[in-house]
Amino acid sequence: MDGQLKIEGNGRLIVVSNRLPKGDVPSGGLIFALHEALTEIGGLWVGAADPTTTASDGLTDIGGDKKYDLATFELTHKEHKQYYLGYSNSVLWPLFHHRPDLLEIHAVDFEAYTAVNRRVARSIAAVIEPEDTIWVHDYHFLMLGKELRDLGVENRIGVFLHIPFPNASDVMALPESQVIARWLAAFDLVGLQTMRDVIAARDVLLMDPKVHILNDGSWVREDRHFRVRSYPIGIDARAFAKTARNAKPLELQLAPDAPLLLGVDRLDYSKGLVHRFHAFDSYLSARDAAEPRPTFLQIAPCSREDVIAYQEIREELEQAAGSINGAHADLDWTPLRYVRRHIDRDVIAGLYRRADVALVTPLADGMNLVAKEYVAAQDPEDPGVLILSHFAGAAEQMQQALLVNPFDADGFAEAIREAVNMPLDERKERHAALLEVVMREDINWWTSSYLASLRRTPTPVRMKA
Ligand code: ADQ
Repeated sequence: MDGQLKIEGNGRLIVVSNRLPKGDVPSGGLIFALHEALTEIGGLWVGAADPTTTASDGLTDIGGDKKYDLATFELTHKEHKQYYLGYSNSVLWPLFHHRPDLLEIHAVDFEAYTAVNRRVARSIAAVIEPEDTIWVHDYHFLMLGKELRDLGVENRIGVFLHIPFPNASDVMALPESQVIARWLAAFDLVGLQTMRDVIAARDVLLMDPKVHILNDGSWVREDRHFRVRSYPIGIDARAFAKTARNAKPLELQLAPDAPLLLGVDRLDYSKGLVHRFHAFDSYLSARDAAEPRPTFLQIAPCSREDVIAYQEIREELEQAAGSINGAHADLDWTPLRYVRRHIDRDVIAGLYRRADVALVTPLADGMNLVAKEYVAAQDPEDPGVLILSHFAGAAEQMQQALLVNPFDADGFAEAIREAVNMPLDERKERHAALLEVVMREDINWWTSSYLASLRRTPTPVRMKA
């Protein structure tokens, strides 16, 4: 990052995220970017330990790179169930993905969420120095800023939310709706993925009569001054393009002229997989039998299998896949291949490069990095076509994709037809425009923009009485 993050007089960077990097060389865009920022600035990365029977205050040093330390906070099995699977993933995740119908509200889960945020706050407060900057990640720690302030911590504290921000009417489904503004106001900088999220956050903040917006767009709640801005996350585009270029050729057993459509997702109801399958079904039903027979390869390993909504989506998807193949397959053709097995990143990169069309069509998504990875992986002389849901945060930057509404199966099917038949000139033109954004606003751009804003915040940030 060429020293862009060093600011005279600023102390260490303290990153808090649910997960910590695994292995010696961190992989994955976000993990690698945070590793780079910490290597440049120096500091500490805190994440959850594997659950145990008892949990006490304090951080456990688990080693790390010479430039920064890695440490874990403790979590009991019960807290894993109530704080992580419960409040984080069965309340905040569905709510923030516009699915209040899936909320599983239990007071004990919120109590565990509060207890864990409070314990992490005490553990961090015990080790920080006055000039340190704290960067909190995601919905697992929405209360952490408030808990740190309650302990008297006046350091710069920022949060970045990787998922969408909910709208005000959905937030009312949460028993804690009245305190969200207070949680957010405790941070100096609330980073969101898109402008759409910033607008949603404004409506939620204004639900609190103590919150006011100033002429410069910043916010005040009682004596705290804070900012809410969008910082669309990027990928390590150059490295990803190289991985895709160098990927081994894949043996997919497709007819030479058969178009390959690809979907790569974690199995999650927010990713719109069932809607995507129905659109493919609609495309197959309308397609001219003389055209080459397409194959749609969907890779979707299971996640959060302990949560009921995830078991249900898996069953629904398996039924849809079976019925689509039942209706359209032939002796020598399986139109839909659904792979639940984990596939390595290098292989995924090769698949992106080989695929003629990518289907990135979530019903709600903070950003969606698959859209950016697909663009980075293409051969610019013969690129594939990105079909992107306008509900993905990535759509704000990636207007040259074929944008679709995943709820409209016929319109979506028409976009598949258009993508499969798109002339080379148009593919190159759209791809060049998309690649330009993906390369320019990459992961280093994201880290530097966010941290530069946060680290320029004067400390302590208090409104004059
Ligand atoms: P996720 O919901 O995990 O992340 P996303 O951004 O789509 O979603 O993917 C993250 C990474 O996982 C990508 O690098 C992708 O290649 C990889 N991945 C996804 N499915 C895979 C599969 N089947 N096999 C192997 N690798 C796979 C959250 C938010 C997103 C936001 C990111 C980053 O939900 O909206 O973009 O954080 O802020």
